[in-house]
Amino acid sequence: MALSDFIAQLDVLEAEATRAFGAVADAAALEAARVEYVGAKAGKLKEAQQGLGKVDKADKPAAGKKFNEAKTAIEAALAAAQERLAVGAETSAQAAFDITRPGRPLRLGKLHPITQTIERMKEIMGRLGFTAVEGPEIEDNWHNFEALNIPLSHPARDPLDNFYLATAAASGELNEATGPDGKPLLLRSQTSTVQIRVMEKTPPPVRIVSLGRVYRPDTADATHYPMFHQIEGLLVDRGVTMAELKSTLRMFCQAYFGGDDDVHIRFRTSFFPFTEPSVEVDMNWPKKAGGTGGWMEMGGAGMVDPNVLRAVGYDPEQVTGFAFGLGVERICMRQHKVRDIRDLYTNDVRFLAQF
Ligand code: FA5
Repeated sequence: MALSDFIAQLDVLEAEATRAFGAVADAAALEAARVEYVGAKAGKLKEAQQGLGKVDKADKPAAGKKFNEAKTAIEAALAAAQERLAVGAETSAQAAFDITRPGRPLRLGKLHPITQTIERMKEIMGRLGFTAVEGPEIEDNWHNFEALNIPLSHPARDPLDNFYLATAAASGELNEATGPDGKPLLLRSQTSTVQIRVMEKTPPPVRIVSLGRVYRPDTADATHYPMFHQIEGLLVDRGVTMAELKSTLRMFCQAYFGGDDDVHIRFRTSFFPFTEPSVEVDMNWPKKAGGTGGWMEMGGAGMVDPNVLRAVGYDPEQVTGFAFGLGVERICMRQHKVRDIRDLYTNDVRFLAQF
């Protein structure tokens, strides 16, 4: 017999048996269906098993596997029917409940690994004297771009790199959603927006950390996801220097990865419109210290650009500041040796229960 015929035959049998077990309404019908499908002597499953002997030798492993799958599915349908009818019978007969039976244990829930990471980051930054603040995920043009010194012509504003929002008219027509200034609204693409919101409201000194979701139309791959989290730090005061930026980031990483002196930070020159000078921040957590080894890019940082300080009404002659923005998922992945960011967002309890 051809393998495809054997498989087709089992698919039909499985569908038929599952339907039959699902439909039985009493014990007698259940017994009749049991004999018909899984009876030891002349059940249809037994009959199908004989077909296994007629399949070509080379196809035997695949055929055997298919047979086992169908058998398991049919037996599960039988078990479900047995349980359904037994429960019904007990209820209708008002059978006594055995109060001596041990209770069913409740499954203890856990925080998602990203939430755990965020809580831990907030706690460490709190110990470094940074207050946690939040900002909105729907942002206006001023906070996401203009105040951050990102000019109109900058590619960061490109519709292909941002989730701009639309409103639906009663006719179903989509129109660009705009803020009070008449300019487009979007899902924030970075947590640097929160820097502006805080500085606008608070006179210096400021020392804040903000953790939250950001959105970019990036194609999902092992290290990118269209929604991810960033941790943003901002310190503005008199005489703040780049040395403080580096030591703050180093202390943060050492505390996060276990207070180990072996955790190192490296700056590479870079460009962000809202910082000058700007750097990319890499971290190395060596294998000999229990880490994963190698340099990993964590995010960007730099000294707050005087134009940004001016935009929020600060005097760049009086105060200076540093800011950094790191990818939360990348740090969480490095800590737990997770290789694919998508695993964090598939909501598979078997995966999430490990953390
Ligand atoms: C920024 O977003 C700047 N706002 C950082 C900054 C803040 C610079 C303050 C200066 C001062 P960047 O686009 O490089 O920078 O993103 C920062 C980090 O977010 C990246 O290094 C990476 O760790 C993470 N990241 C970026 N895109 C994704 C993505 N699609 N999925 C997951 N993580 C991402």
